[in-house]
Amino acid sequence: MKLKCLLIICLIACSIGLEAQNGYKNPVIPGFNPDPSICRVGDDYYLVTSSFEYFPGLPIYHSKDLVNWRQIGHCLTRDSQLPLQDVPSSGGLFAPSLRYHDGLFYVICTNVSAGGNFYCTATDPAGPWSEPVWVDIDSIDPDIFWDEDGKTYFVTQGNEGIRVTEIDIETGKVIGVERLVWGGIGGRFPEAPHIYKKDGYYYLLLGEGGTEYAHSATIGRSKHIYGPYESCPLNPILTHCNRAGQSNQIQGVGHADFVQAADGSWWAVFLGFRVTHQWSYYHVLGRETFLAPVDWPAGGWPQVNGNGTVSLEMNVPTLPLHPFEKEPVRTEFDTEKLGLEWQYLRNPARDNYSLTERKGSLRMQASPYTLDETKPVSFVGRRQTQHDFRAETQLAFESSKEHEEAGMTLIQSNTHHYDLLTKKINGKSVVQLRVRIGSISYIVAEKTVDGKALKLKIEGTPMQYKFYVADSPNGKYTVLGEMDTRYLSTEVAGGFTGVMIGLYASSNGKPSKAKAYYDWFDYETKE
Ligand code: 6LW
Repeated sequence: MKLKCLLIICLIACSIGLEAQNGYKNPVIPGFNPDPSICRVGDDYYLVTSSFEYFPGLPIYHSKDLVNWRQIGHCLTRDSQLPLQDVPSSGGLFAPSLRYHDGLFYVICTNVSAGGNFYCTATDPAGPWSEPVWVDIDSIDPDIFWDEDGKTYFVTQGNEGIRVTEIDIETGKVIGVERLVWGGIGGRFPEAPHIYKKDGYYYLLLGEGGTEYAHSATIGRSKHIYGPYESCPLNPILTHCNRAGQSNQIQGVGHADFVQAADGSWWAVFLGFRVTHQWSYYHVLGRETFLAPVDWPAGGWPQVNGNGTVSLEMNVPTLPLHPFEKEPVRTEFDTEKLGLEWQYLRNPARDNYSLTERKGSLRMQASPYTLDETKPVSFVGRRQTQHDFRAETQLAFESSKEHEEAGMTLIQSNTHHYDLLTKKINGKSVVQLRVRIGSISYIVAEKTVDGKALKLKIEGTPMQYKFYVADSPNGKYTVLGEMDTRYLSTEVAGGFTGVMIGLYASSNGKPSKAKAYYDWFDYETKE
């Protein structure tokens, strides 16, 4: 009898564990992860975000609950799929869409610097993905919509509004006339279209207002795919560009995609950015991925989180939560391949990197290219995902020439980066803090160091980056300098990306045999 009671209690406890829970934190995918697009297969959710000039391209994330996400791969992992030669900062891959149809996953995207619109397919969203099927339509933000009658439509952004074109899904060939179907509610840059069919209507979801502070999501519906589309009376259904959103630390919300969960509930993923503090008009983390519940009654309009605004702490019921194990703070560089969080700038010169030459170290051969150029500089970096963080590395730089340098960088673009580097001056090793802010470039601080291996550290807070150096692996840190975060913000630097924390090695235009050995790298955030 006792055993039976215990069993029943256990069963109740387990079922409570699997029930919907209350509350989650936004953003659900922090750091530079804009233009999210989502699809569901059974109880699994998959999401893709934009990656611009970084390689590999288009990170793919997986979740069981829409709140906890883990990266499982990239869509574009081969040079043949993703040419990024000479691609400027914030060029390359713009807003992708992720869809599942008839047993196949589709990523639909634009390489704005080479090739235009394309789609790739895979049976496993972790990859491998097919070579791109190119679609000869000149626009951005593409999506594919499969109608019930078997027709397939390519839906894209055009300056005047959203365009819909029938295509042959086997070949990517355009088989119909391109038609302008809806321009939204008059905001600038109607873009990011997604079509959903529900209750006999085609719903067309848009981003409007531009991707800055006036960003929003709007929706229209029609009985016919080519329109006319009737605007939702609640439009914009998502924006912080109003009184309800004016004091929110999250700004620029828009560019959304909807998904219906297995339990029938609807959800929106969308981009937004966190300003460095309330009332500030600077953001450095790029545009991040947010989540909100959507109330979408049969035959009615979708309402995003009540009034179309969201918060950092979301006090709403969620699906049963399935958190993933926390990623380790330290990268030991003792694996065969770099983890999925590491990114190159453009197609990497692969010989410049080795994880086997010195076991447990990342060896980086100095490249003649500098961080100022739009070239495949020797660089690996990962996203700054929170304002408060610590990044630290141990480095041995085998170099003899004054034009050779290696170290850590906080990089937003080739024209905006802060570098903490080591190099030789008059035969002595020094560590410098050098900044590049547009046309201004200067050395903020310099310190002579001895010892073969040194440690570099950067600490971030919302308003400030602090740079440290230690002479030896066990040495004490001294502060080299501090810099405002705002000069790496999107408001100052422009572009679509966020700050990346990188390791690099450059010989400043000259041939070189210099090699940097990075022993480990720590990345720790305070949330
Ligand atoms: C993307 C557009 C946008 O193509 O920004 O916020 C552009 N929306 O939809 C680049 O991410």
